[in-house]
Amino acid sequence: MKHGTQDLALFGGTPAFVEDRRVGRPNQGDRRRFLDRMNQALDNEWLSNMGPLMHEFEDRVAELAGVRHCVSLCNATVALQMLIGDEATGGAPGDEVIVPALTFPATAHAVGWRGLRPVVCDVDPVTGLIDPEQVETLITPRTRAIIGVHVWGQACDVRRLEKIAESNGLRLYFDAAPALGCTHNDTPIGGFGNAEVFSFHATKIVNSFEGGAIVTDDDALAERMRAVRNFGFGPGGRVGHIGTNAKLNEAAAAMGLTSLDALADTMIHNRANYELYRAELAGIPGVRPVEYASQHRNNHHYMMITVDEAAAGLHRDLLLGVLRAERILAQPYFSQGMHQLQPYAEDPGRSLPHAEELCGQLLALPTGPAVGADDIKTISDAIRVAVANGPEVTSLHRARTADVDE
Ligand code: T4K
Repeated sequence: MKHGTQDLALFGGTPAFVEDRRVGRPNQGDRRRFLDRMNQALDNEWLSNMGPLMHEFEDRVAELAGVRHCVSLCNATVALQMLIGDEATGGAPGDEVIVPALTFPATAHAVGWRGLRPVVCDVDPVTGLIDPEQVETLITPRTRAIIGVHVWGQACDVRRLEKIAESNGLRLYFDAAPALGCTHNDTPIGGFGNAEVFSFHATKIVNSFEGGAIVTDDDALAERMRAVRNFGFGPGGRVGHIGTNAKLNEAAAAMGLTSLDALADTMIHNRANYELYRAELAGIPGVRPVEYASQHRNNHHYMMITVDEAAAGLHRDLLLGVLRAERILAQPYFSQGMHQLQPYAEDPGRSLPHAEELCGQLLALPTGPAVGADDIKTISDAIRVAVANGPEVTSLHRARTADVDE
């Protein structure tokens, strides 16, 4: 239990944990089951190229997402690149795709990588989701598509975005990297727009080491994406598209299946963690858990808070430093808007105020099955002590960095 500034590890106190508590610790599921599946793959002598584990994984993800097709891939970034490069997007170099400011760089990079221009849109100040009203103002004759991002598993305003896309003849894709198991009202994330993309990166709620998927109800799109991931080979083994190699291998599928087996329990655990964090953090000035709309289901994979410097007495980055010294490896997701990334900062004067404010305030705290109630109480205690002494923590830190600079 920490009482004052002197107890904080940043200023010489004993760290709250002897081992790191991390955001993004992989949800591996039952190791024995994983090893059984690996043995199955090794016994089959079938390690990649659309093997049985990959097909089983695809069937289960499609069922969970409520869609006809799951095209599994080596990661979500390539999945987005493949959608942007698809003939139905129809982009020529310099054509535009509207993306939200608040997301992981992969969303904008997928557009830039295909030679199109990401046009960055501001977000809702509370949810951090793409603002459909501003999307409409950004549409030009060169716009080809909109990418909505279900940030932290929150559903975008999918119906409004679908209407905007339809009335302007645009493709609509959703980057659902963090949103497996989430819903919009009662409908699973996965079937909105023309296609959605999941990530199964090691840090996601379901992990396949590295992995991703395009999910869609569009039969023709799914067929094209299956060909593109496999060097363009279509039915009958004929190359009908420019292709790449983006297949999900059997080891990845074995991990994906095993992690998927644990998803329901993981979501229950995450939800309990979220509620406990809310109770523990209640009343700490300037620290607010991001609230998820109750009509949609969230997987609670990300425990997000905002830190308002004026009310908390210290900046998010300093709180992050305090926590890391305690071996609490929080993450500032996301700390840079897409319009601020060097390759896309074409108009340096352009300000997207809602995204910029969130980028300066957001912090992801450790959660997941490896994080229990005692951990959450200890983490919240460290935050409480840092904020209770916010001005002192800030001035001590300033004095120390000034000493180092001299
Ligand atoms: N769209 C969105 C909205 C996304 O959030 C992402 C990925 C994508 C697209 C692209 O998906 P993929 O192409 O990756 O499938 C991590 C992940 O690497 C990235 O996949 C994820 N978003 C992003 C939110 O988080 P970093 O740069 O924060 O990774 P890193 O190495 O700093 O690790 C984060 C934390 O996870 C650390 O506390 C360490 C911990 N960790 C990480 C790994 C790899 C582990 O405990 N074990 C591990 O094996 O990006």
